[in-house]
Amino acid sequence: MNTVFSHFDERLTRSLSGALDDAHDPAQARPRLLVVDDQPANVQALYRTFADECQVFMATGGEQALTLAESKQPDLVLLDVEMPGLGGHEVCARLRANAATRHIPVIFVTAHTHVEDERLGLDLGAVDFIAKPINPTIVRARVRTHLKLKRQSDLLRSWVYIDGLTGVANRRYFEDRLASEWRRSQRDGTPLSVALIDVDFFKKYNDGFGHLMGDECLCRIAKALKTAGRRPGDMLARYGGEEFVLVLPDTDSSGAREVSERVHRGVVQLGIIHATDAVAPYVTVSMGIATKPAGVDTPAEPLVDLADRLLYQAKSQGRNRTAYGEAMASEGLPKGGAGVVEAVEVGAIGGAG
Ligand code: GH3
Ligand code: MG
Ligand code: MG
Ligand code: MG
Repeated sequence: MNTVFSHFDERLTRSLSGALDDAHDPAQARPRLLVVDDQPANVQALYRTFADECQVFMATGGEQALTLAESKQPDLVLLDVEMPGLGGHEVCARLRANAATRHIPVIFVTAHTHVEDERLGLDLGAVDFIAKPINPTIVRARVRTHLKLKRQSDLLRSWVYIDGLTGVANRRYFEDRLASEWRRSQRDGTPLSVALIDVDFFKKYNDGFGHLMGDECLCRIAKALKTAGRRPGDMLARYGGEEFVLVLPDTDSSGAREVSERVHRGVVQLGIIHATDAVAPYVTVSMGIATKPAGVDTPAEPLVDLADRLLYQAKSQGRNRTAYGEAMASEGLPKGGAGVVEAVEVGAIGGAG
C-alpha cells in the first residue's frame, strides 16, 4: 500500500478513535524528526537535543534522506544545505516534487545566512532556517513551533474524511478504504465482509422526538457501532443519513455473524426509547452483510450492492435483524439465497431512553 496513505491512515484511525488529543500518551504522541547532515557530529548533536521528545531518524546524505523521508514519513526534516553529492537544496526540491513527501515541512540548517541563500531556500519551500553552529535552545523552540503547525495541518487534512455529526469516518473515507481492503483481500486471498446498517423507522423517531434528538440518537448509535468491530482493521463509516457501514477485512460469514450480534445487542442496550409504533420499544437497526469468501474475486462495488439488497431483505422480513449473503465469483450474487437470522430479543433488555 502507498506509504502516505498508510501513515495518514494510521493517524486518521487514531484521530477517529478520539485519540488525536494524545499529548498524554508519550508513546503515541512522539513526533518524528528526520535529521540530515553529512557531518556525523552534527547529526549526533541534533539527536541529543531531540531524543527525549521526538523519534529521531538520521541520514548523512541526500539520497538516504529522501528514502527515509518517504518510508518513515517524518513530521519535520532538519536539512543541512552543504553536503557532498545530493545537496540540501536539491533534496528539498525533490521532497516537494514527490506526492509522498510534499506535505513534510523542511527547516534548513546552514552556515550560510545571506539574504540570497534564505530567499532560495524559501523558494524551494523551506519553512524556516537555523544557523550553524546550532544553539540547542533556539533549535528546540523552532522545531516545537513547526511540529505544532504540522500537527494542526494533519488534523485539517483528516477532517476531509470525518463525518461532522458523529465524528466517525465519512462516505469518502469508506470508498478509499474499501478499495484498499479489497485489493488486500485479492492479494492475500483472504475473505472480506461489508455490513450496511440502517436505523429502523428513523423517520418516526424524528417525527416523534424532533430532529435534534434524532441527531443525538445517531451519535449514540455510531458510538455503539464503533465497538462492534473489534479488530484494528475493522472500519466504521457513516454511509449517509441514518445508514452506517462496517468494513471487516479478513472476515468470513461466521466472523460477520459475531459482529452482527454485537451490533444488534450494542444498539438495543443503548435503551433509546423509540416511537410507540416502531418495531420495538427501543431503537433497533437492520443489517445486510455481504461476504466475499476467500479466493472469490467479486469486485468491491457488487459486494456493496449485495449488502444493500440484503439490507432491504432484512427490512422487509420484519427489521431488527441481519440478512447474510456470500458473493459468487464476479457476479456478486448470493450463493444459494441469503440466510436471514433473527436479532436479539429486544423486550428483554431494559434501559433509559
Ligand atoms: P426504515 O426502517 O425502512 O429504514 O425506515 P426509516 O424511517 O428509517 O427510513 P426512511 O428512509 O423513510 O427515513 C430515514 C430518516 O432518517 C429520514 C430522515 O429524516 C432521517 N435522517 C437522515 N439523516 C439524518 C440526520 O442526520 N439527522 C436526523 N435527525 N435524521 C436524519
Ligand atoms: Mg554539511
Ligand atoms: Mg435509510
Ligand atoms: Mg432507516
